Amino acid sequence: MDAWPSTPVPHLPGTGAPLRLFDTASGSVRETTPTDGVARMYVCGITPYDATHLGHAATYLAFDLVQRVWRDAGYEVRYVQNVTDVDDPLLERAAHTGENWMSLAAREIQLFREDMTALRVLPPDEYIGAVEAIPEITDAIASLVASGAGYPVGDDLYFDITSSGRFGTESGMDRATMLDLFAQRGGDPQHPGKRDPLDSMLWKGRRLGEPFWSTPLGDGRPGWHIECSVIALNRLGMDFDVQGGGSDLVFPHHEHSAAHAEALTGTPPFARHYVHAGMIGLDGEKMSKSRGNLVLVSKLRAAGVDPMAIRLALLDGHYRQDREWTGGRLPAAEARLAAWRAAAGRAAGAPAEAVLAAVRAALQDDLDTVGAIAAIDAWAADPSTADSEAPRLVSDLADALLGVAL
Ligand code: 5CA
Ligand code: ZN
Repeated sequence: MDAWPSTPVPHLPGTGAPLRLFDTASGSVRETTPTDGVARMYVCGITPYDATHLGHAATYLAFDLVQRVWRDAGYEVRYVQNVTDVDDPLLERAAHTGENWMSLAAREIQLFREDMTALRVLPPDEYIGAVEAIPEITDAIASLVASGAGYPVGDDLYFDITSSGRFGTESGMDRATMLDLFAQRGGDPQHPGKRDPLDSMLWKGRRLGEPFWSTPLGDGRPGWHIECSVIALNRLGMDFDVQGGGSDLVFPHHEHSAAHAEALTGTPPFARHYVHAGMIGLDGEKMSKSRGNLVLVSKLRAAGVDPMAIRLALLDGHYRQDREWTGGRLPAAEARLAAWRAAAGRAAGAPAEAVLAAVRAALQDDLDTVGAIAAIDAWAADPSTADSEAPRLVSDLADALLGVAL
């Protein structure tokens, strides 16, 4: 399906340093090492049953910065994102409101595109719905069954977690934690007939009243983890640079996606880095569609809030930190944006080469946006008018590296 329009990225003098990112699997900050000048990234997309909230926005902004820092370091970026456009929560919402599930998904996907465009998030090169990928997903499930990694339980097919030999390496969690999270996040540990309670559903046989596809596997629809696994694998290959999403996807989603691909190909790893953004909370709870405690990007936009202020407010905190959205964040970001715009609008400012170096150094160090913002704050507060080129350079670097248009 179509993604959303791109915004031009200004070219900056010199070249940025290699990007270092925290990798969940190794538990350490490691340099990303794209091969042959191309950095490859897959970021899990939305389940389109409600509008984009600030938690989603924060996560997509973190990976937008990954793309920007790679580009600044001279890499071409190949970025794939999915849309989970058929899944239980979407079908449940549609059934609840009496809306057709496809029109609900189409409307929310369109709103997400508009939010991403307004926030100046660079689009993926390929934006792939699960529905449009069903043939390739069913082929992969058939291979897993043929090799013994997939097996039937009634009309459904399950993945045997022992088949990749590497299950657990992505999250590094102990079994008790896995069992707990599996039950909380859409898994079915108690389902009778499975070889292991942590085995996940690859294929859900046709259920009364639910959409289904007639395939060589029978009538039904794919499980969630195999969708991302196959959409990524078929476009990026194995051993791609970054698999990304929010920290609620560490287990079971990214563990199973990696294990499926590793069982399919026998050539681990699925990704070199597994990168996870922290959760944005409201009133002490994770902001989530199912809880309904949402601050929506589209509502803020409709109220006349400058999307660049939303962007700055979300970047003023480290992407890996769980953080609260509080009432003061937006006014603070609006004030900062106004100060930056005033400084960038002057005929001259303090020399800015050191600002560029500081912003690059901060961002290449596991996306230290707080440090990057502090460097621009200091420049904007400096009354010096020694350099007539500086305001242009600061505008360009805020745009290219932080995505903030001044
Ligand atoms: N469609 C699946 C991924 S394949 C999914 O998780 N969709 S989602 O709509 O629930 O979430 C989209 C992205 O936003 C995911 O990366 C998720 O981890 C992230 N996310 C969801 N809630 C929050 C939150 N409160 N704070 C930060 N990120 C969040
Ligand atoms: Zn996913």
